[in-house]
Amino acid sequence: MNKRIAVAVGIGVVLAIAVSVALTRPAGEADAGDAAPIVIDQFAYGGNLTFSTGEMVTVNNIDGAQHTLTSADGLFDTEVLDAKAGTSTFVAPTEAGSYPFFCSIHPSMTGTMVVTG
Ligand SMILES: [Cu+2]
Repeated sequence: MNKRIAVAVGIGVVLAIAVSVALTRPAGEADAGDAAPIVIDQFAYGGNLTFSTGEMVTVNNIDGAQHTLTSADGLFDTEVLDAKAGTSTFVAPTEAGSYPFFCSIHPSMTGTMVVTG
């Protein structure tokens, strides 16, 4: 029966290593290059507004009203973000430049995203 015990110990060691590897890898860690999000609050766009070309842009709506972040040039659109917890992502334009946007629900809400090469 020593063989069985050795096999069981071996399986236990493998499982322990697997669990420790899983635990030491931070859950939900952002990929390298992920930028800070654009944050909508108090009917205004804030947070980070500068991104690299082709970078993933995250928009978080923490305001108590629904909003969108809609490109004035038709290049990106979050569509309606729920109040308090609405979030969406899109890919930043592939050409560097300044990209104006607005809220399609409240057109007086405007902002500009800067994309660097
Ligand atoms: Cu709005």
